[in-house]
Amino acid sequence: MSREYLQCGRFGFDLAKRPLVMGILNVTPDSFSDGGRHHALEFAVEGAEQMIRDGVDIIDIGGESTRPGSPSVPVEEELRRVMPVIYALRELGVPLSIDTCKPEVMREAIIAGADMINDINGFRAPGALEAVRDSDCGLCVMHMQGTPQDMQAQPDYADVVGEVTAFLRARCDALIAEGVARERITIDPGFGFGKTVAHNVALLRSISNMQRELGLPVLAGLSRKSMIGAITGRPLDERLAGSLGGALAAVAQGARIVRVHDVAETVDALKVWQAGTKNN
Ligand code: 7PJ
Repeated sequence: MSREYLQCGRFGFDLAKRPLVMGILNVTPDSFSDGGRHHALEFAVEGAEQMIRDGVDIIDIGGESTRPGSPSVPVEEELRRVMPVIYALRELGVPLSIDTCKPEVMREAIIAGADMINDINGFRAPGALEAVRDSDCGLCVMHMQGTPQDMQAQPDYADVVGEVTAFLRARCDALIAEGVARERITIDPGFGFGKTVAHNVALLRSISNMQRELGLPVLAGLSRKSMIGAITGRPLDERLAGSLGGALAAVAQGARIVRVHDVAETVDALKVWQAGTKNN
């Protein structure tokens, strides 16, 4: 099997070996059991340590809720949420990804030791390209139509796969024009970000083509999303099995990284999937 390298800050991955699991660590106040900041750091560290025991490859730290309709968070507040978590987790031996659209947060996170920047906005904010250019952190370039506030109002495409592919190509070209090495970049069609269920299904089926056309690894985030709910008829807290099915569908299409809430279960599912498909 050929080597397919992803540079991820202090870490490097051979993506040809097996699909990677990115675990979601939300550090928004609504994700703490006491609804506030008091135990935030403790929860984050416990959550991260559990993910590591469960076999996570990358931890994705998010301080801005991007669920449809969520308000945007001021930069100072996002920094207050995310920075202590980076400092607390950076010596655990696992790459830290920061889920942010804000160039100020990207810069501070990289200085503090973040290994990857995951931008649902595809590095479109003024200053975002410059914020990540001169580092060796991994990058996830995601497609979104609209903003988290309005994206699910009326998703509209003439050709969803063509448009998402063209967008991702343009954003990757912009990064590469700034001097960013290709081996730092992953692409993500952005399931649920300004898409109907039909759009999401079309994109899921196109992962393999998209990856081949752009020559860059795909990261797929389907975990617990409304698409899983629509297909299974299940509420948010009953979407584990559907999400595992989504992760397997994505890797069967060639996705190199899956972004998930349920790390232990996904790692197990992928181990078995891998045992049954590996041809080396
Ligand atoms: C995604 C994300 C995704 C990437 C969120 C949720 C909403 N980043 N951040 N891809 N989704 N790269 O987890 O339901 O699909 S937040």
